[in-house]
Amino acid sequence: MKSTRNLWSLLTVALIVTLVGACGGGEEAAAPSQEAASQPAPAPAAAPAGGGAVTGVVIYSNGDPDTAISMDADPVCASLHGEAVHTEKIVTDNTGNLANAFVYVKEGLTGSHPAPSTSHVLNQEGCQYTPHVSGMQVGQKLLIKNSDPTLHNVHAMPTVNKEFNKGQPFQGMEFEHQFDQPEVMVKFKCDVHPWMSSFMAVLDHPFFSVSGTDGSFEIAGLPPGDYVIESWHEELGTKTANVTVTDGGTAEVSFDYSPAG
Ligand SMILES: [Cu+2]
Repeated sequence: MKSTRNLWSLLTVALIVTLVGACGGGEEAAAPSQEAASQPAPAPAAAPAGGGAVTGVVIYSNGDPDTAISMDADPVCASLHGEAVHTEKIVTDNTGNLANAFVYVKEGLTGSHPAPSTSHVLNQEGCQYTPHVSGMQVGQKLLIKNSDPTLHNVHAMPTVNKEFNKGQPFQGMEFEHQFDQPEVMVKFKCDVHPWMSSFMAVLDHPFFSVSGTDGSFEIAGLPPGDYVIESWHEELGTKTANVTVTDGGTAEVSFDYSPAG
């Protein structure tokens, strides 16, 4: 068995070297803003019932468009897409609502908030990470999957938690990981495909949301109190707002990243 494992390790390294050598630049000239069907932000699975909520919209009007990706360096990746693919760094709809902003309670929470028993899933699909931006809790299981018929190399680059770097040469491979410290953000990249990236927040509570393609977010089940809410975006940075949440109430806050006109 040991010699078989060693053989696979050697094959994996050989594949990485070959594919990295074949990969050229990942990004090309700017392309029109990526548009997708309007979808509200999914509610965090672990949000408790009761309490109050914070809702709002993240906006980026008249800003830079997203950038197209060339997957020609890996013909398997290129064959998985019939249409142009973009970085997912700037995803807006026609009215300037911004997706992929991570919105969370930064300050004001008390008590402990146990991690959910469900796994958080990071998938490699179409030679992109799904989701592109997400959150999970300290101690929660993270399940990383390769759904592609090609080699990926998952490289997590935290600064507080432990770094890891693991090849997944075959379709259907999975492995599990747990982060043990809160950290906003952990960047993931693929050492084979330079265009692949994902950002994952690790929190010690479940009060977070990622803006949907309509820019909306919702953080539900918050105990009444005063909070600092932060919006984090990989290209546009962070913005914070102070909110007061009442029992059964909904505090509204928007984050506007639009360039000054
Ligand atoms: Cu990859």
